[in-house]
Amino acid sequence: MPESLRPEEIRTQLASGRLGKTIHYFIELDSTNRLAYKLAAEGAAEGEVVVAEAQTRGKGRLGRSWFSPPGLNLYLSVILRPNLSPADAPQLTLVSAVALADTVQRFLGAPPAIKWPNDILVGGKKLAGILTESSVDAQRLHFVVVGIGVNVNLPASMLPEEIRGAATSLLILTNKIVDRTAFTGELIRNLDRCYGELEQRGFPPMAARWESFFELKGRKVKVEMGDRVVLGIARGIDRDGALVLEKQGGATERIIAGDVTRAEA
Ligand code: BT5
Repeated sequence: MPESLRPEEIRTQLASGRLGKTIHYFIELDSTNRLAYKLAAEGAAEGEVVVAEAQTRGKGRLGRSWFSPPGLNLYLSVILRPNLSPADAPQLTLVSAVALADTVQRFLGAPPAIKWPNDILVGGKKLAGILTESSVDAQRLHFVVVGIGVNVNLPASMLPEEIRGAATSLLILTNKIVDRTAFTGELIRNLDRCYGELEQRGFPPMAARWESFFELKGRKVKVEMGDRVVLGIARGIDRDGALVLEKQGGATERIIAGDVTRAEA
């Protein structure tokens, strides 16, 4: 029997923090991000969390979908109301990736890699993804929903054909069932801590932490952006989350969107 998430227990563990005092828990939702966005638009407080045991229409980025079978994984969205300008909103995705990587490291005993901008990989396979959605106008960031999907106790036999070669789970990696309640509590605590650090110390220390999980830093990479392909050395990220690429001859290009892979033979 798969163990079940125990939201009451998570809430108790988080009583002293800013995130997770309210946890909206569902057996099934279309998407935790969709509901969290709606709740935030209706005035939900910072730190409210939406968790579901299954999603029927889990969202990835750019209209892609997130495989979300019941009872095995984690599908979670957090509402943030940061005091940041709209241009700085992507920092929250990077900060969330650091919190998620810290959590995975704790349960795995080894650091995962971050694939720019927001995939968490182990052994080159995707363990988790982040989808950040913001409500902004020209001057103000109203709220941000950080959505996190983690393959926790998903057995290899249940991976759909399309992602079988590219995805993994904590169960596949460790051969052990992970207590999702403990994982979720740890993740929310790490998000709380990293979010607080961003507020207090600004972005550079968080960017450095992000880069410590970024295996392609300093390496020759290939960036594919539709039909355009650029080669260069990945130098790191800048304050709006763009990947900084040093091209031959020394010119730099900031990559806003694209698929980045290692180019070395
Ligand atoms: C992401 O998109 O990686 C962001 C995923 C965010 C999911 C969470 S779950 C809680 C919250 N509520 C939501 O509705 N969404 C968020 P992207 O980088 O676009 O990656 C999507 C691609 O990853 C798909 O096209 C598949 O190739 C692959 N994929 C889909 N489901 C997967 C899974 N469970 N594990 C690994 N890879 C998967």
